[in-house]
Amino acid sequence: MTVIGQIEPIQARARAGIAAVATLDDLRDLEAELLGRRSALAGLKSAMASLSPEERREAGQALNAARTAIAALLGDRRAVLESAEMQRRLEAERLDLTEIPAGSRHGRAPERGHLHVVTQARDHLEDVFVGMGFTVAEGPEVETDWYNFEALNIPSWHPARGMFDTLYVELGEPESILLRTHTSPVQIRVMEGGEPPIFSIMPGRVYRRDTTDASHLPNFHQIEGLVVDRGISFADLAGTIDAFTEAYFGRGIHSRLRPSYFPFTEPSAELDITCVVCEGSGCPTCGRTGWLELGGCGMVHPNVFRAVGYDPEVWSGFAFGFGIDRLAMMRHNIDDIRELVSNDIRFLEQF
Ligand code: FA5
Repeated sequence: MTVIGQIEPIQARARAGIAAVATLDDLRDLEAELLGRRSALAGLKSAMASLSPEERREAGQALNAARTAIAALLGDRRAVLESAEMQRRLEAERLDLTEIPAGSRHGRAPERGHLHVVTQARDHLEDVFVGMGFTVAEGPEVETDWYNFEALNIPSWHPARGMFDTLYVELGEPESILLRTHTSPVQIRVMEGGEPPIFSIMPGRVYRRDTTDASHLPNFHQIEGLVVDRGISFADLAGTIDAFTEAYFGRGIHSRLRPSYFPFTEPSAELDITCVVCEGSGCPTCGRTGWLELGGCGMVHPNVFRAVGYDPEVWSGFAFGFGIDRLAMMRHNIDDIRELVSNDIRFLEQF
């Protein structure tokens, strides 16, 4: 049979096959079978090599037309199956807000909601630190460049600005008002508001132009800690973090302090905790390192004290800033931070 003669039976078989397919998975397989490299149409294309130029052009056009027709049929069938699938899911996930249980005169008492898992984590963290003698302070989410950067020893030319992908508010001088990229500006506000000794924590919402993935959101929460007094040392910092880790996670959880850099602390360190999702073996949540970074810490830089008029020869202190969403993930073994903002009641009900 000629190449052209073979096209119509192939098309007829394709039509029947497509009409009979009942699931999207089967349709995907059939598509490969009909249009893939091993398909009957592809076989015919190879057979064209032996034709005369005139016949080849004619057969080529017929083959293309057949391909286009089959692709269109596949597309139509996919639309039908997708809409059936959506209908099925809507039915399965339907919430009947009018349902009244049989035999009840008053209907069902409305179910009470509860605090979001991140709010619960924030409350728990506050309880742990208040138990250790800290007070709680808050600051604005829309900040000035001075509080978010300058006073924290990050002048405009400082390369460390690159650590924080900042969202600016169109107000006043360009790039002078911003959505705070961390809770550290509240340190400045607390120090401006009083004299040491200071034992404060500052929880709140922060914003960054970060790309969303399993452990990053553009809008997340941090808890800042600040201790300023006479004779505060790195040992006090390490001891406080140790006491906190045990109080929050319980005994047996491993944490490590890794040398790091922040312009507002010197020396600086990063606090990591064993990834509870993979228990240290490496997974997408921890970027396959086995550790999840919870936050940074260090001894308050003398320039930060100078910015608020404290004498660095008299006072010393430490600060830390942890991601609350990450802490909640670790406590509850949540492997994807995006779940926290998915608003799926079936997820939220678990906590
Ligand atoms: C800071 O923001 C410093 N201000 C922390 C600090 C305070 C250091 C005081 C020293 C003294 P960093 O950019 O590493 O540091 O963020 C701190 C923590 O916030 C991270 O360890 C992580 O737990 C969390 N975090 C950062 N980016 C995101 C994000 N996009 N989504 C969720 N959590 C995040």
